[in-house]
Parts: sequence; C-alpha cells; structure tokens
Amino acid sequence: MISADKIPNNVNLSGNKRLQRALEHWQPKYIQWWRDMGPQGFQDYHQVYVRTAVSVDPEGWAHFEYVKLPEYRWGIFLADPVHDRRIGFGDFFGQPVWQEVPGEFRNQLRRLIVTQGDTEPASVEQQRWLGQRCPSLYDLRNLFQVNVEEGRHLWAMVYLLHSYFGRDGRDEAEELLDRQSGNRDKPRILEAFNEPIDNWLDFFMFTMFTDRDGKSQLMSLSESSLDPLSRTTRFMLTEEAHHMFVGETGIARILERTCQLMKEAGFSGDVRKLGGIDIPTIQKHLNQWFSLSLDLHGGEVSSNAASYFANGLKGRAKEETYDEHVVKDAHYRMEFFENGKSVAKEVLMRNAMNEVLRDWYVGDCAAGVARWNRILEQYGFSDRLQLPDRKFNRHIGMYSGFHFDPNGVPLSAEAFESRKSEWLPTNADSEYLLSIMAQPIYEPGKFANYIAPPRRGINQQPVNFQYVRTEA
Ligand code: BYC
Repeated sequence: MISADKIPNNVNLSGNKRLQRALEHWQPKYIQWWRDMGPQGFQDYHQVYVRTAVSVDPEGWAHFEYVKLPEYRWGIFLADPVHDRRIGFGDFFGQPVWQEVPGEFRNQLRRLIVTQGDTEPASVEQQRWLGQRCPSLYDLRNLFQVNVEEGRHLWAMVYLLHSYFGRDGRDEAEELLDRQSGNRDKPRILEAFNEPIDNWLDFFMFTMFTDRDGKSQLMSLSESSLDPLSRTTRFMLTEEAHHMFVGETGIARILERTCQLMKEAGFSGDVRKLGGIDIPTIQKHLNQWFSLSLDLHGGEVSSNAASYFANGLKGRAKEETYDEHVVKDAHYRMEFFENGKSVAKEVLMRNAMNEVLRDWYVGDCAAGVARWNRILEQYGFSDRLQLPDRKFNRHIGMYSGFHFDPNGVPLSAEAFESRKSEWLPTNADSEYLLSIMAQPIYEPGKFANYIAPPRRGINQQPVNFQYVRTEA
C-alpha cells in the first residue's frame, strides 16, 4: 500500500529519516519547477480529473479524482519485488540481482539514471503551452495526465539518485531541475527533448513515437541487474502505456476527421480549406518524430551499449524471449554506408545492442502505423502513412553525416536541402497548425474541427464529461 506521507511512497521512506529529509528538501524545488515550467495557466484555478496511484496493484494504481495540478500526489512507487530474482543477461547471468550499486558500475548506472530522468521534466517543459491550444477538455485532461506522470517518473529517478549515489546523486537531482528543454546554455541531454512541441500534431506524434522510445528504454532498464532500477521502471511502464494510447488515438482521430473532410471536399484533397489537417502534413510530422526517436536509441555500434549489456545494467526488451543471454560471440549483420554505398557487415552483437533495441522499436511503431492506415482504408482512400527509412534525417549514429530521402535513397546535401520541405514540417505548416489551434476548446463535449471525438471517455465517464473544471 502507498503511504499517505508528505511524499507518498511504498518504499518505507519514514524508516530512512536521512533519505526522507533529503527528498523533502528537494520537494519544494520540484513544486517550484512545476509551477514555473509545467502547464502554463492551469496551476491555480483548475481541477483536473486524473488518475493517481493509491497502491501499485491493478486495483489501486488507477484511482481517479479531481486534483489541482500542483497538488498531485507525486511519489515513489516501486513494483513489487520478484522472489529470488536473478540477473537475466550478460557476464553475471544467473547471479542474484543487486540491491545496492556496485562501486565499479556506479558511474555507468548514474549516467543511465540521469539520462532517463532528464527526459521526464524535459517533456513537461516542451508541452507547457499546449493547454492554451487544446482541441477539447478530454484532450486537455489527457495532456495533464501525461504531464503529471512524467513528473512522477522524474521522482522515481530522483529517488534512485538520492538513495544510491550519495552526494553526487543529490547534485544530479538538482541539475535535473536546472537544465531546460531548448535552453541554449543548459539544454536537456538528448536531442529530441530540446525540440519544440508547439501544436497538438507534434504532441500526438511525440506521445506515439517518443514515448514509445520511453517504452523500449524502460523495458530494457527493467531487465537491469540493479533491482531497485528494475522495480522502478517496471511500475513506470504501466503508466507509459496510457501515453502511447493518447498519441495513437490522437492521430487516429485526426485521420478520421481528415477523411470525413476529404469526403466533404469531394475527394479533392484540399482539406486545409475546410480547416482540417492534410495527410502530407501528418506524414511530415510522423517523419520528424520517428526519426528523432530513432536517434534516441543511440549509435548503431556502441561500446557503451556493449558494456551496459556485459555488466547486466541494461538488457534487451523482453530479454526472456531470447534463447541465449550471455551473447559473447554472436554477431549482428548491419548496413553500413561507405563511399556512397550500403555495405553489410557483421559486428559483435553486444556492440549492436542499441540497434537490436531499435529493431524492436521499429516493429512496434510499424504495427501502430498499420492500425492508422486501416482508417484510411475504411474511408476508401488509397493514401497510406508510412515509416521513413531508418537512415532518413538522422543526427546520431553512423548515418548522421549523410543524407537520405524517406525511402533510404542517398542524396547530396544540396538535394536534401532543396527537397526537405516535402518531407519535414516547414514554418508554413507550423503556422497553419497554430492558426487552426488558436482558439482552445474548453466546452465539455465539444471538439476542434480538425479532430474527431474519441469513441469513449476516460474511466467510463461520458465523452462530454467535465474533465477539467474551473474553480469558482
Ligand atoms: N541525443 O554509444 P552511444 C523517455 C550521445 S525516452 C544526444 O551511441 P549510448 C520519455 C551519448 O550520450 C527514454 N546525444 O550512445 C519519452 C554519447 O555521449 P558521450 C529515455 C546522444 O550511450 C517521452 C554519444 O552520443 N531513456 O523515457 O549507447 C516523454 C555516443 O553514444 C543521443 C533513456 O535514454 C541523442 N539522441 O546510447 C518522457 C535510457 N544518443 O558518452 C520520457 C538511458 C546518444 O560521447 N539512456 N548520444 O558523451 C541510454 O540508455 C543511453 O544514454 C542512450 C544513448 C540509449 C540514450
């Protein structure tokens, strides 16, 4: 059960006074950050119908109530321990998992936890203006649900830093509130988290693709030999699923509305004239967020990844589904790009672990895109959305120095530059999207013209439920 302490938790925080004091010291700084950098304009006079965990079991973690955002019960929730859990991969395969951080892996683990932790507040910062442009109260509530849970994921990482990394960990926890998305001097660590999310098409693509990187990274960290990291990330994954639901259904609803408008327009395709979002614009945003999220998996060949795997710190998604877990001599066939041509080469599998995880990720994304395409099909359109080739628009890894079109065909820098506006969002696209989102919709049951209503509401409430209410 989760305690009703100042910091709700299921880790018996009151039994460790030093840790409790340290976290209570961090708490007001977090709240200040949330007020400054969290949802703008919704801090003091609005109550949001959100899901708050009261326990980590299936009945307790989906408890719904109205809360004022700064009063959300952010806390520390770990999934229940697994009896006699053993290290599932790497050089220590089969040994008992660690309850403490071994000195020799301290830096690597700290780096992983800090990188993970940094993404959480970053996304809240990126999304802080979206409430002012929301397509409905239902969507506004979903945005805030995502935001408060990302805030809680930050708490999860800060708990690990404070508990297991002493002074360094406390300093890192401060810095997590200090860096800022898009800030020139103190940017967030990973590239995608410095990109603006100004409109709801970006938001839905981000929750579809970037939160899905969250899923693949959390799955690989939940395999970790450091048991507290595994238990923390396992519970985070339960919340992550909703974020991807928001993204996938958000785009599905935009597509549905686009199809309706295209039919109204007599299949002429000029949906913008009717205030909708045309398919090429949707495809460009897909290209943007998918390629940024591919970058989030790191370099194709990575000694960092090899060493994380060898030491049991970070595994593969669904490690138990593999036959072999030590992976000492296995190889991975990879497509290199040399002298203007693709060349297949074998690399040691351990060095290819980022690519192995990326493979899993691409498959998971492709299944989502196939579900979107069913909508186009149902409406009788021949247009289809597609994932760009994984070499397209990369800024990290071995393709980053080159240019490719969305089909993976190599291009010169000049050719890429001149055709980029066909493949990636332009200023004009952003202006158009902002123009149709300029008027937020706060009336229950009403939806912006560019998006269809959802099939059902949240927690069995009707679609026209007052998901966010203003205090009198
Ligand atoms: N941007 O060996 P390499 C989420 C750096 S999302 C900038 O290729 P490695 C969420 C790298 O740090 C999930 N820099 O990479 C979603 C290294 O720097 P140094 C977040 C990058 O270390 C939505 C150099 O390039 N979780 O939860 O194997 C909302 C070469 O490194 C990037 C994690 O990321 C980049 N994209 O892999 C809210 C899990 N990529 O050492 C939340 C923890 C690489 O030369 N992180 N670099 O200075 C990791 O596992 C690894 O850090 C990465 C990078 C997979 C990200």
